[in-house]
Amino acid sequence: MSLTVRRHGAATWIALDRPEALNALDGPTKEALVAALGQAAEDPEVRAVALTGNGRAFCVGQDLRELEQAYREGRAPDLAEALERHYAPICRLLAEMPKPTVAVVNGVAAGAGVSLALACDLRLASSEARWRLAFSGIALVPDAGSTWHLPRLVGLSRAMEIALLGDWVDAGQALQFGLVNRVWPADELQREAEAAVAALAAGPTLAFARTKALFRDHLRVDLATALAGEAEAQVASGQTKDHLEGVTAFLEKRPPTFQGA
Ligand code: T3D
Repeated sequence: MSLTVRRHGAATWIALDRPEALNALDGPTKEALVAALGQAAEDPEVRAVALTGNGRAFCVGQDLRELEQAYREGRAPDLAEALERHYAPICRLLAEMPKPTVAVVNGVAAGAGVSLALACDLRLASSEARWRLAFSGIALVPDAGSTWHLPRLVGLSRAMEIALLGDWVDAGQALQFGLVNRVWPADELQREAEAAVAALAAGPTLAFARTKALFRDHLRVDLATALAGEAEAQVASGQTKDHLEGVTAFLEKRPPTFQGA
């Protein structure tokens, strides 16, 4: 199995597990990732999802060795098939599933590995992690959602710099650019990330789901449409058990216990 899936309370942790290939994404890994993310998205007991890598890498993108024979024979591989069958569903599941998704970036991220991290709602990273979009190194365009996510996260100018100049981005730059949310020393990352993911999994899941959808949908609409969308989502949120619990807990001066309902 090229990835491991474990439950940690109400959170699912998915770890890419090909450390010898720096967690490069071969066919079976992408297939397993689509399945694991789909299950986590559908399971009402799962209220947050973390994606990480085993070993010294987070993920170095497409497994280029898998395509070696085609390249050696001078044939162009069918990139459309891989994008439609694997990368697009993985990107959409991470970005759009109705619960928080977190990339726990333990080490090097390159190519589509960067794209996966960008598709998550949050990026928590090791101070040892370094990032490179890498697509230009093999004369491809950034894919797996990175042309959509990267400029929105870091702005057009930085996105151009990261994609065209292609330098490595270290942890300090990643923080400064807004590429990552938080950075910890490598030996603290797992503990801190588990605490953060557990807090998300104990949060108001339905409100989180609506927040994700609103932020993404409202990137493309005018203010009047955004205000209408907020009102509709707020009416629905106001009818949840978690809203009642949140207000009750406030009035009783205690922390809320959300059920994700
Ligand atoms: O299908 C499509 O749609 C195409 C889509 C492409 C999307 C993409 O993701 S394009 C970008 C692909 N990724 C890269 O270009 C990164 C390639 N890797 C590297 O440049 C280097 O490995 C790193 C700079 C990331 C790390 O360097 P270093 O020196 O720390 O490690 P290393 O020795 O290069 O790699 C360790 C092993 O991982 C090595 O295996 P070996 O020789 O010991 O058996 C290496 O071949 C393997 N590895 C690293 N990257 C990949 C890989 N194997 C397959 N595919 C890789 N992408």
